[in-house]
Amino acid sequence: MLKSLVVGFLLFLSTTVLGQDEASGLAASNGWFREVLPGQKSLAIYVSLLNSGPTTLTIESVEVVGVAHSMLHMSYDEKGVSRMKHLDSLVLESGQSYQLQPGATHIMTMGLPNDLQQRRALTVILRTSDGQSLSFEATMKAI
Ligand SMILES: [Cu+2]
Repeated sequence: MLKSLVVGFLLFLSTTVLGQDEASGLAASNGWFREVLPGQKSLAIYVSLLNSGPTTLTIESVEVVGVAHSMLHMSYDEKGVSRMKHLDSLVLESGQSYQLQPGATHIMTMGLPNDLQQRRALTVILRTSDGQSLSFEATMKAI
């Protein structure tokens, strides 16, 4: 009895969260990261984002499940040297798509989950300034 109540409540929670995602219009596809090398302590995650909703969305925080700290980064070129800087937020206008890709904007992890080599995938959660969230799966790609 109690067990079915708990399951019912969890189902209710998950449909509520999905509903919010649909309402926001934010979608993520093709999340990936490069094959991790032994001893590697961080990695960059790439993904295609689309704001199909009617309002401008501002992605304010990034969480990678199982990782202590993660952030939005932008790669740029300074006199032929590739550098990275922290981005506080990412703004997507209504109807705008945005590619996080090598040499440009990416999600940077500080640390890696211990079981990454077995799972070969990471769960990423993006949160917008209006309190909505979107989670997506990024998978390891051998390059
Ligand atoms: Cu970076």
